[in-house]
Amino acid sequence: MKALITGINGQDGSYLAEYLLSIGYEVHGIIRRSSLENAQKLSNLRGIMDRIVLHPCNIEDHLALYKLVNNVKPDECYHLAASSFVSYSFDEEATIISTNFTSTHYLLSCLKELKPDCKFYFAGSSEMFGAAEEAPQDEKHKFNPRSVYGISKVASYYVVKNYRERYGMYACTGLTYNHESPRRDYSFVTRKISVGIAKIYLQQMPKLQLGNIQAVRDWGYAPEYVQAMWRMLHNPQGPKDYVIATGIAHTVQEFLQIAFAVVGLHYTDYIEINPQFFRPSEQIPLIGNASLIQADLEWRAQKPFSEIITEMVQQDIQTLSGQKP
Ligand code: G4F
Repeated sequence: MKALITGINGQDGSYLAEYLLSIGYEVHGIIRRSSLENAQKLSNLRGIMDRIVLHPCNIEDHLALYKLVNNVKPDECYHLAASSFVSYSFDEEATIISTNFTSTHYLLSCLKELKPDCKFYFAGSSEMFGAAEEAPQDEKHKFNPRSVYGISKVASYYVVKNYRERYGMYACTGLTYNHESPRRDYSFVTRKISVGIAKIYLQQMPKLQLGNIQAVRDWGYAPEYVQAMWRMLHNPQGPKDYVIATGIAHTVQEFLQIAFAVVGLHYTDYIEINPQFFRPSEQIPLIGNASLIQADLEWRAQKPFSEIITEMVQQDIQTLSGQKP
């Protein structure tokens, strides 16, 4: 089996590539040309570089994608690449909608022409529910995105749905809630905290500045979430969309308490609240109901919250103190 992954060097892409290799796949990845020349951007792939094929390509370039899909002819395509930071500023983030939406549409149109039996996974998000009406949210919950990112994901969701219904393609969307790991990008709060603690512990930084620590999230473990993606492309019922989540709510404050305890410190001594990092918080928290994927595909989140946090903090301390992780 041959898989094509967009965003292969990101957190999810790299775990997915490792998983697919472990079950015998030939793995191809699409990557920005600039990332190919930057060792830091390839760090998540360092254990598998000699076992995957990387293709430099701009996912907004239809002709380049067409040639690439024609060359690879994948059996499965996982579209994970996106501008993924959640911003509520519509002025600053004008290109996110076009990048995220265009790439999804172009990929599907190329696959339809060149490899219509290729199975297609699209990385949706809890941000599509945005200002939710109730918690937890399941697959039937109304979309009400509040961010440019969420809007781009909803628009892509409908393209995926239309390619499935109109052209009979095996195309589906995973509605993933937050999922973390030591490979999480530094811009997200969990990694910001784990790196911050490592720096504080190693006396490289005095304090950590954060926004709203009462914010609530449903945090799972990224290596488990990529297995849910694979299961969705091997669904005996055919292509279907699923919520991928733990169903458990935690605050940023709870994350902090556990994370600082890993190094025997108390978070209140090392945190500064900076309004610069505040975002409007949800009235109804984004918590996922993943009972459908559990019933249909026997997938459920397993790694406890405290173990995810401990792994992240310990790994960042190892990396920053110069030990090999
Ligand atoms: O870690 P975050 O930036 O993740 P967010 O916005 O929930 O988005 C992530 O998860 C979504 C769902 O899967 C994805 F769609 C998206 O692509 C991304 O992966 O923020 C989590 C919470 C927010 O409520 C934020 O307001 O943490 C709060 N927070 C508090 N202080 C902070 C900070 N977030 C960041 N990034 N930085 C802070 O200092």
